[in-house]
Amino acid sequence: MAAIVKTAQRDAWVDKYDACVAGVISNKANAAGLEIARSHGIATQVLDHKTFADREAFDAALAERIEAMGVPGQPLLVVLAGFMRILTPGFVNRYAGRLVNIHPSLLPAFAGLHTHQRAIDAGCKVAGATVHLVTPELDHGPILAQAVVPVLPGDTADSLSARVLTQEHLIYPQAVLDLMQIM
Ligand code: NHR
Repeated sequence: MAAIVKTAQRDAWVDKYDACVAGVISNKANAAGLEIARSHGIATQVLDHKTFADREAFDAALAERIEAMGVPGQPLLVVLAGFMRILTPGFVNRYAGRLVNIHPSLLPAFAGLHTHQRAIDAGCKVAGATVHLVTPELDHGPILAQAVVPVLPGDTADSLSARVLTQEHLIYPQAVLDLMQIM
């Protein structure tokens, strides 16, 4: 999230593309990203999933907040960045083609959790990250961008994760920009 906010500012997305990060929403009041967004003058909201009866109710409220933050009449992209609640098919379908996520593996390999350890355990020589459109099925959906890094001798999940993360910070802002420009 910080990489997208910083790239948008550094590359003057407002001036060049009439695009901006309209808002940041977290389900956790103490999420570090909220303070980073605020420090860049971006509107933030907290929506605690624990105060809703079920996932459908949370997702409906989430969509309401998202719409309120968007610019009326302007295309809206929903970008998951460290968002850890699985979204219902109703929500996903509402934002079909405009809802993106980044996953720390070279999908379709290693969907799910503990991707770096699993890549090391499998003896992979390369690993990476994937930006994809979100579909109701977790970590599936059309691939928009990927980056590859080497798995080096002696790598741990932490050292590999750090190498992948530097690439995530490059490809996610670029993929968001690319998608905006075809909307
Ligand atoms: N929703 C759908 N429908 N499809 C995807 O591909 C999604 C998604 C929501 C989030 C991000 C993904 C990640 O960045 C993401 C992809 C959370 C879980 C999860 O199991 C899985 C994948 C992702 C995020 N969440 C638990 C849940 O019950 C809660 C875990 C927690 O609160 O820590 O929602 O990794």
